[in-house]
Amino acid sequence: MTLNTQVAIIGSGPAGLLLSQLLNKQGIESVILEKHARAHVEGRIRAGILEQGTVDILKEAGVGERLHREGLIHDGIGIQFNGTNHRIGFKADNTGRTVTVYGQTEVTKDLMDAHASRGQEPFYEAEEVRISGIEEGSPALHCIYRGAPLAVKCQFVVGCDGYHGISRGSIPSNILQTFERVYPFGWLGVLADVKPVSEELIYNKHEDGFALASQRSPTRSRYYIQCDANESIDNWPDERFWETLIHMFGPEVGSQIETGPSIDKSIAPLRSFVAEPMRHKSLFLAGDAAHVVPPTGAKGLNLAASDIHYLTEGMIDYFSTGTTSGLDQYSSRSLARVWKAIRFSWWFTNLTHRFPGDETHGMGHKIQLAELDYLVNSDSAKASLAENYVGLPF
Ligand code: RFL
Ligand code: PHB
Repeated sequence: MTLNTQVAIIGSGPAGLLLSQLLNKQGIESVILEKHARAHVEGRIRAGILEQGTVDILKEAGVGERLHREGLIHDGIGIQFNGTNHRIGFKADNTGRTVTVYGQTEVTKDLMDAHASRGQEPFYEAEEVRISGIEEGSPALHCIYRGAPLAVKCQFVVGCDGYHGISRGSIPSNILQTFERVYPFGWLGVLADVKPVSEELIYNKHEDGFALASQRSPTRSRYYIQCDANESIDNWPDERFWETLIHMFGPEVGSQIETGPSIDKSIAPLRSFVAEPMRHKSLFLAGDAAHVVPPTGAKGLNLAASDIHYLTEGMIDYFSTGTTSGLDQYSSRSLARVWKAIRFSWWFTNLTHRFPGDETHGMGHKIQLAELDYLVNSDSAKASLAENYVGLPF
């Protein structure tokens, strides 16, 4: 079977779904090819924090209703070190912006429901997706769908297929430049139906490493602890996780942590990665396909949303007036914002994690403590953290 569309999208994560939804609002047709089944994509427990700008885009996409009803607005975070928690309010930034706690699974579900309700579901379980015709000016996607070949001819291809996707590989190697830092640790995350220990998130630096208290709702907690890069989940039964978490949060906060059976447990590696440029001819990259940040700054999903904002603007201009300037500027506009989030996430990771080779109470630890002490006592340092955490404007 051969389909014709204006924009062919690879991947139905937040980036691909949001793009297709926003284009549809403007009467621009798109088709999404997704490797996995809907339930698999929906079931991935990942991000939890939405910047104000991301919330605004989701509203613009027509999926703001449940988010507005169920999302929890936060206007500060805790930074804990030496066993004491210090609040940094986002008012320090003077913009009045906040963040919203609303899981990526919920964002994905809302977008998938919106697609389904207009009868335009992604082609789930599309196998062997590949791109053709980028160099020749005849872009198309190809895959095997339900056992038969499917071709999608289009004007533009957008790779929203995440870090492990195939789209980046279609940019010639003499044009594509990549930058990567792999951190020598990961995050072990647990989701559990227990009351969050604190109303706001707490980022905690302990001499043994980093821990984070996050949440999804007033009755559902999400906790993370730093672990070895090649740690196996089998070594972490729930009891060991809770014990370690409580130890790292110390007597004041740790003693208040409610424990319970985990409903999800996973290990995520930490990396910073950028691919430049984010466009080659009629192929565009967006979201994790082009850049990855360590989760410390809660920026990954939000960067996917800002990419899609710039790309949608460019495409709307192009399809309504034939102007190409928005599309021509897509890569540089996105990358300018991406690099600032890369910088922020790298800084926040360095400030709060224990690096292999760091002695207990050694030089690295002491410098981190000095910077943390400076951060929570300096109005300008607090304002800078708040400004970056709530999200730089786009
Ligand atoms: P996704 O979500 O990876 O979606 C890509 C989709 O493409 C499909 N795909 C293919 N389809 C067809 N053919 C192929 N060859 C394909 N290859 C892949 C995949 O099946 C998938 O459905 O990328 P997208 O849309 O760019 O979204 C990016 C976000 O998912 C990611 O940045 C965030 O989850 C990162 N992240 C966080 N971001 C935040 O903004 N705030 C947070 O609090 C936050 N916490 C996190 C996070 C990521 C984490 N992990 C597990 C990496 C916490 C964690 C633990
Ligand atoms: C989460 O709730 O999953 C979460 C929150 C903040 C982060 C990273 C992950 O920085």
